[in-house]
Amino acid sequence: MTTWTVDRAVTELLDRETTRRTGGRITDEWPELDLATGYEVQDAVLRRKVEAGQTVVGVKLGLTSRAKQERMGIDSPLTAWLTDAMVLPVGAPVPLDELIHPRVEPEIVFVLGERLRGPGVTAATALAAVRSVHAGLEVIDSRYTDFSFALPDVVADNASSARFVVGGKAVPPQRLDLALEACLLEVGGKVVATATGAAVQGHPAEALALAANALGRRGVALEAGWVVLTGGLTDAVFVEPGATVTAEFASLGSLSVTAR
Ligand code: 0L1
Ligand code: MG
Repeated sequence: MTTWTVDRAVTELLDRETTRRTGGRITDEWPELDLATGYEVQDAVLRRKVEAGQTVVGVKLGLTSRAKQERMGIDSPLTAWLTDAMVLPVGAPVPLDELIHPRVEPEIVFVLGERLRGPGVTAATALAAVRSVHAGLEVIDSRYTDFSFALPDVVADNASSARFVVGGKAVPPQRLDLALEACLLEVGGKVVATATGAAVQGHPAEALALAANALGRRGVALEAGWVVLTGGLTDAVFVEPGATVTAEFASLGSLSVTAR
């Protein structure tokens, strides 16, 4: 059997993504894939995408809410990259023919007005760097069968990233109490889950600080203009062809995607 290396994991994950197939957990065959190596794989996958012409537009956090952690059986948040190829414009359909088994989850999204570099970033300093807050929907799509993974696997797989939509309503952070910002997740007009912003690490700005500090330890800053997805507020829902998923926020507005 061929031994696993960072390079082999990168090639395998990219191949699963482009050929739209899933496979087993890499940690089952390569128990030495620890968290630090998972991030090495994640960064190397990003480098291949950038070499292929994609641009980094921000970062995402994953597994920041209890609902997501319980569903995935992992109690540790993680960070991953967002590129321009993942942007789904408002109103565009979820492209089912490009994805494997997508799910959709509601997110509170920040757009940064200033550079943020950890360590030492607090929720208050993080929020001070935010230009605007938006409703968001993330389309996740795991390269692991049945979304079954250990933490290093999902880190290597860029936190199941696929597509994301950012709502057009831009609200200055000072105008909101983000811990109390309520969200209804609806499928076909029926409410299937609810949460407030406090579901995300107690306050979404805590998630932003977490990302800035975690990336700072790896020598990376969050740049002005970057988009930050703070993590699914609720469990994600599968998207059947024709189904519309809506995130209805109290102050950030309403955002929908339909699968085609
Ligand atoms: O597949 C997953 O659920 C892992 C990524 C988590 C995304 C999120 O919590 O926002
Ligand atoms: Mg997410």
